[in-house]
Amino acid sequence: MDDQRERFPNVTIHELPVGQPRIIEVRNLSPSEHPFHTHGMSFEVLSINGQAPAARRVEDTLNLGIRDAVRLLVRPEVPGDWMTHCHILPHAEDGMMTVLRVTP
Ligand SMILES: [Cu+2]
Repeated sequence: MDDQRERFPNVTIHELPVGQPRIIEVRNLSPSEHPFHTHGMSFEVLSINGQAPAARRVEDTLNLGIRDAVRLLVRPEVPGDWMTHCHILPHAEDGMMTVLRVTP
C-alpha cells in the first residue's frame, strides 16, 4: 500500500487497466472532513473504518470524516485520465486532487 501525501500537480499517476477491478484505500489524515469524489468511474464502498455498510453502496462521492479510512472497489471501464479530488473546491484547488489513468 502506498502512503501518498502529495499535492496536485506533483502527484503519482496510478494506472488502472480497463476491466480489472481494483480495491483502493483512502485515508483522511487531516483535521477536517473531505468528500472524496471520482470522475469516470463510480466505486462500491467495501468498508468504512473496518465496518461494511449495512446495504450495498455504489457512489461517486463519499464524505470522509476526520481520521476515516475507507476501502473502495473501483471497476475501471472507460480509458482515459480521470480526475479524483476532494469535492470542496478550495481543497481541490489547494492540491487535494489526483489522476487515475484507466489504460486500454
Ligand atoms: Cu477537502
